[in-house]
Order: sequence, then C-alpha cells, then structure tokens
Amino acid sequence: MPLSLAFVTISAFIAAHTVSALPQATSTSSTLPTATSVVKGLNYLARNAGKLYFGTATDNSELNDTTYTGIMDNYLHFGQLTPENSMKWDATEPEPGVFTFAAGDVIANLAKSYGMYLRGHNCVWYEQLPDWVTVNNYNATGLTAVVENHVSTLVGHYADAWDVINEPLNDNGTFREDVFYNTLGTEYIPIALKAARAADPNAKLYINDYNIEYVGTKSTALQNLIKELQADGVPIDGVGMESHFIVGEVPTTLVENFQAYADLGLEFAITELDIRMELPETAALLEQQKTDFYTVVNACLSVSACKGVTVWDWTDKYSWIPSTFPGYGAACPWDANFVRKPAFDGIAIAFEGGSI
Ligand code: 9MR
Repeated sequence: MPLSLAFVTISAFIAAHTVSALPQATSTSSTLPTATSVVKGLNYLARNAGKLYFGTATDNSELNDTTYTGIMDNYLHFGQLTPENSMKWDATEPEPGVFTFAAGDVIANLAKSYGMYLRGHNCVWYEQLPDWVTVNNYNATGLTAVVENHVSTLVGHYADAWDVINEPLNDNGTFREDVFYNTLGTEYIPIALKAARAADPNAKLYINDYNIEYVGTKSTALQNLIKELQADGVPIDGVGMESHFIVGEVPTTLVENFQAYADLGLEFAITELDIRMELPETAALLEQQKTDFYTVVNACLSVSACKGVTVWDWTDKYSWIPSTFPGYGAACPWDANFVRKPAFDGIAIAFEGGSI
C-alpha cells in the first residue's frame, strides 16, 4: 500500500509546534559573507508563494548527524524529501525479485512524520543498476517483466511523486543506449509508466533529466517524446528539471523552456538544484551564487506548473559535487558548517517576491 502522506498546512504545523526563528548564522573563521535574512523557513516561504514545497535530497548516512537533522527535520524549512540513493534499483532490488525497503523506508517515514512530500527517486535508470539486470541477458519479454515488477513494487510501496524514468536521453537528444533501450527500444518508457500508474493511480509520474532546463536540442527531444507518449495514451504527469548549474552560467531561457512543458499540460519541478563554483569560494562568487539561486527559484515562480524546488542536499557538507567535479564545490545554500550562505537569501528573496 502506498504511504499516505498527509500534507500538513503551515497553520496546522505552527499550531502544533513551538516556532522560533531559525538560528542565525554564526560567523565562520573566514570573512566570507553569510545570509542575513530572518525568515521562518524556506518551505514556509514556498508555500506562501503558492508552491507545494521547498525540499531537499537527503541520504541515510547523513541522518546520523544530529546537527544536520536538527536543521532539516523542520517542515518550515523543508516540505519535501528525495532519497539521494536509497530508493535506487541497486538499493531496492539487489537480486531478482528480492526487495529491500529498509533504507528507503527510513526516509519515507521521516518525510511522513513531518508531513513532507516524498519524491521517489528513481525507478528506471542506467546507473546504480545491479549487475543482474544486465548480465542475465534478458530478452524483450523477460526484461519487460523485470521492469514491470520493479516499477510496480516500488511505486506501490512509496507515494506522492516518482521519477519513473531517469535520464533517458543523451545531450544530443538521442536515446541513451542502456540495457533498457538496447533490449526494448523506446518501449521501455511506456512499459514503466503504465506499470507505475497501475501500482498507484495517485502518484505523480515524472521523467527526470538534466540539460533539459533550457531551450535546446535535448529539451526539444524530450518534448517530442512526451507528445508521443501523450498521443499514445501513456500516463505522464511531469518533468523533473535536475538543474545542476554552475555559478554565473545559469541558463537564460529557463522560463521560456518551462512554459513549453506547461503548454503540454504537464507539471514540472526543479528536482536536483545545486549551483557549483570553482574553488576557492570568494565573496564575489557567493554573491553571484545568490543571484543564480534567485534566478532559478524565480523561474519556478513564473510558471504555475512548477510545483516546487528541491536542492540536491542543502549543505556543502554532503554535496556530491566535489567528488564528481574536482576543484568545484560550495554548491548548496548552507556551507559545510551549516552556516547559511548568501544563496539562502537569494532563495528567500525570490519566494518573498522581492528582487535583487
Ligand atoms: O548524489 C548521488 C550520489 O550520491 C551518487 O553517488 C550518484 C551515483 O550516480 O548519484 C547521485 O545522484 C544523481 C541522481 O540520482 C540523478 N541525477 C544526478 C545526480 C548527481 O549525480
């Protein structure tokens, strides 16, 4: 049965909890600028601005850090969680037909206990895929059954919204040649989406990808795929715009591109936002990052089909960036010491309808 996540209202939350202003940034040893805005929380602002949530990715290992959870376990601040790794295929079905929900359930239950929206991530992806899916050399019939069983078991267990298909396209707009495409062609996409809809008619079904946030070949290819799915009656509700950006290089066509998805009748969300910089951090880079976070959140606010904004972890302490992009980092709105950065202000000002 899907977890039924009662989505608490801000007023209900405030009525039930003692609310104090969020802790002010304590100064670090450096002279780098920090956030100055005093707000109840970013999710509070997002809800007031008409969005479903401001949320974050989180990972099970991070939940042992009580300073981290002390800030994150707060609906005023985070109204949505995405498991960064623990609902992926290798974590949930390590052997054929053997499902392990223990780690994913920790995050699902955390979300539930705070009334946070849960974005399931993800069902079908070429990465973090256990070897058996590939080495068993399934034929089309066999792999169809494998995909259907994986998707329906996951989506039937967890709820709210799902990245059913993750990163299906190459940057040139062609389909990524993974085991799914090579065995089933594009048919694996409707197979997965139909299985997801059958497992939970209420879950929002998404295709999630990167480099589709702006006008370009890849975004056009995704829109064409979606039009075909819609013409064929395949269930598809939304598009996840990952939004792993670089300071000073946020695309200028976000709103125009977002509107194109809205015009297809879809909802969408900013699903993995972070904005990395070349280290070391400087005051100028942090100020530019503030503007960049503002720009992205403002783009979501500009198009009503944008449901919410998720950062791909909220603190630099646990960001995936430094290990993947050597020399880059500081991509999150809180620094590694949990001090709020100017980027926090950029998000807050956008949600408050201000300008910078
Ligand atoms: O942040 C995730 C990191 O911990 C994993 O090692 C990595 C494995 O590929 O996946 C990262 O999350 C990715 C997400 O699932 C899909 N979009 C890109 C994200 C960053 O790589």
